[in-house]
Amino acid sequence: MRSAPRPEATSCWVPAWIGLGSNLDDPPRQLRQALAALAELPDSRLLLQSGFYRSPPMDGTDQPDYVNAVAGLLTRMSADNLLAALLETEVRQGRVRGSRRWIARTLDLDLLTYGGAVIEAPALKVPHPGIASRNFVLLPLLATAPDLSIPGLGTVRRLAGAVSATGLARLPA
Ligand code: A4P
Ligand code: MG
Repeated sequence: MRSAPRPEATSCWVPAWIGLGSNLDDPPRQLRQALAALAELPDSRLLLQSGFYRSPPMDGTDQPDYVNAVAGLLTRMSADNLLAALLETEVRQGRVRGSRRWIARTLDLDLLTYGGAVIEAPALKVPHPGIASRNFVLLPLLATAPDLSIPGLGTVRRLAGAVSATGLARLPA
């Protein structure tokens, strides 16, 4: 039985894609735990998940490699409530936010897309602003949902064709 209050639900089911990343405290375990949490979200169904991919930190700083994956949901949660649930899941898994961006973390959950929505608020930008340039997002998406259309940007297949796979390694299942 769930103890969390039931968030406001929308009247229709919206496909939403989540990017998962971790580079602290056993990243594959963090991602498995996060996928289990996504499967338990209220008013939502976890339908698809990619394999796990290792990649070096984007900015080349001295921190451990990341493990990344993507997951596809159908949800009746609003975009704001879904983001709030993702941030809560990060905190439950020991995420500590510092004053700097892009520091090492146990878990990062980014809302990549929320249906066809384009949202430009500071607290929520959808599609996620990094989506078109990140091989650790596009190549897991390519393996999972190649025909997904990213609002304003084109299909995953087209976007993935424009990024290099250098540095990205699929981990054994
Ligand atoms: N926010 C706005 N839009 C969104 C969205 N679509 N999804 C706001 C999630 N959050 C969104 O995020 C800061 C605030 O962004 C949130 O409170 C939310 O309201 P954060 O997670 O605290 O900060 P951050 O993650 O350090 O910064 P940012 O800009 O979100 O970074 P990214 O894009 O998450 O990238 N290298 C590899 N190889 N793999 C990675 O996964 N990840 C990052 C972080 C850096 N380098 C990486 C990877
Ligand atoms: Mg983030």
